[in-house]
Amino acid sequence: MQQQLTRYIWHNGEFIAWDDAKVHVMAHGLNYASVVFEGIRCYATPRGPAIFRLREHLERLLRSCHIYRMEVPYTLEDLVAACKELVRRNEVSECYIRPLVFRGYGAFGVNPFPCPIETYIACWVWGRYLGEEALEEGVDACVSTWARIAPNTLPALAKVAANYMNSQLIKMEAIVNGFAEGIALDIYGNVSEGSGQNVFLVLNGKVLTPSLSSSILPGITRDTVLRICQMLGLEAQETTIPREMLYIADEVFFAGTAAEITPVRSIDRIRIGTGRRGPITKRLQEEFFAIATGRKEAPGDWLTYVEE
Ligand code: PPE
Repeated sequence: MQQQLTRYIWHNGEFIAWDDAKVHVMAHGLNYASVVFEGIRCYATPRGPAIFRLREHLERLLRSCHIYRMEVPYTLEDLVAACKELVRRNEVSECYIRPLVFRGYGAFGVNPFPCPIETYIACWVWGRYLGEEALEEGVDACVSTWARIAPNTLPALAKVAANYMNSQLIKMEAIVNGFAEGIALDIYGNVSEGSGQNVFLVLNGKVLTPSLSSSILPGITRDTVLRICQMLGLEAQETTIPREMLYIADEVFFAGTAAEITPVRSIDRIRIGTGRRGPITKRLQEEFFAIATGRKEAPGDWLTYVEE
């Protein structure tokens, strides 16, 4: 995957060099996964770099922290300004932004309260998440033998590092078996999400995606897709989706910040639809990229221009 580092990282209100962004090995977050994070894309537009749905991502960051009783000493607007300044200073026209909030170094043991809260924001240039051809050709996926995290164990609505151990099991199993990505079911056997993306399917002209009660991350790309469906007059529904509906769907696609909108051409070696990117997936991709790159007007404050 194409990637390119940048010069500066934002740390607790200051800009530091990329190589200086280090933590102690005994930091609480490293020992006990007390790390909340976000992933945000900034796209090149005719008016310069624009960060896509920045406020929604930072709101989710602060909400993830709230669930875990982490007091972030910055407001939403502080973090908005920090992200904009970070992109400006790093002089990139497009990038992926990774805010991180974690319990730092200070005390030993599970009790997180004595450890200081550390806030970092990094960015780098990141290419296509599931491969260069994925957006057009689609990817081969499998249903994972690992279920997504169960309710009342780890909260799925929070984007925290701990949840990504489950994601890693899903992803590694998929890769070693020759698939690009795995789709996890929830503990009841209904479709949940990919290791790092939400899942959509198209059946009889209707766009369907698992509801928030299927242990999914409330994806901002997922919300964007649902909003675009509304704008295009496509019928869309959040619902419970049995596993086998994936196989009989006319189209399946992944939606996430890193993965953007990636078609799925097969699942468990069963061809999906025609085995190629479907027409509705293509239409949604076109609309999504036109909006994200400022070629088509975005609703409300979806684009935060870095140079304003
Ligand atoms: N589910 C999971 C488990 C997930 O990690 C993501 C994002 C989504 C759904 C989609 O959410 P959103 O980005 O708000 O549309 N995964 C991020 C991290 C990927 C990584 O490898 O790291 C991302 O896409 O940025």
